[in-house]
Amino acid sequence: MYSMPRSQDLEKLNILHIDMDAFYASVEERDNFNLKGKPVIVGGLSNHGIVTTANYEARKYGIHSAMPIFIARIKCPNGIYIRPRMHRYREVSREIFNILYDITSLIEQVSVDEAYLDISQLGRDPIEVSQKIKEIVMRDIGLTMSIGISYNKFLAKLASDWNKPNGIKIISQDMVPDILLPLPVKSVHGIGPKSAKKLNNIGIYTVRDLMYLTEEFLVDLFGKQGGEIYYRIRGIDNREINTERERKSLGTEITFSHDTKDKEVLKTYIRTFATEISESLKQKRLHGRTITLKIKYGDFTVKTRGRTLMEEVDDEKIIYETGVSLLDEMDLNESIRLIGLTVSNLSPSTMEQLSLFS
Ligand code: TTP
Ligand code: MG
Repeated sequence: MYSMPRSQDLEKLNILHIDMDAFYASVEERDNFNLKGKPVIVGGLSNHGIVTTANYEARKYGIHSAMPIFIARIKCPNGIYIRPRMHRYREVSREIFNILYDITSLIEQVSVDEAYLDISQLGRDPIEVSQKIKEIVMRDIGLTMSIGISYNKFLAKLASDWNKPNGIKIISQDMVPDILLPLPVKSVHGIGPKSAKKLNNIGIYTVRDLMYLTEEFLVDLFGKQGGEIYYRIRGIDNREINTERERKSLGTEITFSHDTKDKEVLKTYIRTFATEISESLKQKRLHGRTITLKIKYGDFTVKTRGRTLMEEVDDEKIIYETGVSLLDEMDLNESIRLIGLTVSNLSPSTMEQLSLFS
């Protein structure tokens, strides 16, 4: 059932996935000794606020990220409720990454508290490296993390989640079937809640069920992502560590097979792009302020128009509407060969924007 990946060295458990434990709440505990051992909930404190994160003490009361704060208060009236201090979390995050960069420069920063490391150049035992990282971060910063070790990104991430908090977990090739087969489909990177529902509807609940589906079937169901899922559940993931530190923009464009002047067609593309970009921003927990529309005419001249908004956004409707109003400013008398939409000026989302109704 498991074919062997070709471009991965299965003997070498060289990929680490690092994820800080209850990151924002742990920073608050670290900065205020009085909070030690108490349930700490970080989130928007208004009526519409939601929980950004809760420490493990508070999780015992059933509190988790994205829960409305008023429900958290019912479940845990004695909790300590704190507004997020994004500036401080970013500062601590930088300190953590400075430590990681002392170990290797092959780092992909996924978010403020999460990274992949490729430690192949160190030539050391991955457990030893992991223990060292945990030790230094505890000594210099006073925070715990969980580390997953494997031969690819998908399995390393799965491993870091395995015994949180403060854990180290290895997934080697021989463990793959036992670990993966019983998992619910939503545990597979790339299968979000919507896709999980689609699978459940056709009677597929676990990775074991998923194994019966052919690559073609998965591609029909989920597009290109379906192909990746097919390989991932077989323990194969050839994604490289992407060391490009921070994304400067997110965007997408398309070249038409036939040039067009039809505004409705162009608007349809802007809508699709806005949806894609918005989903991607949300997934990466980013907001952007500048929206840029690019058009290439039949004679290959390129025109771009951008607008910087008053607020940072991740909302598809705002991105779409801004895109359309930029299109209104463009000359549509010439036929168009390519259209693209980009959101730039990116920054991490803040709590205010994470309210229940956003
Ligand atoms: P996570 O790593 O998902 O969560 P965590 O670090 O709080 O807890 P865990 O021990 O399970 O890793 O997210 C990192 C930080 O990102 C988290 O502290 C707060 C923030 N965050 C959001 O802003 N919105 C969210 O929906 C989630 C899940 C986290
Ligand atoms: Mg975390």
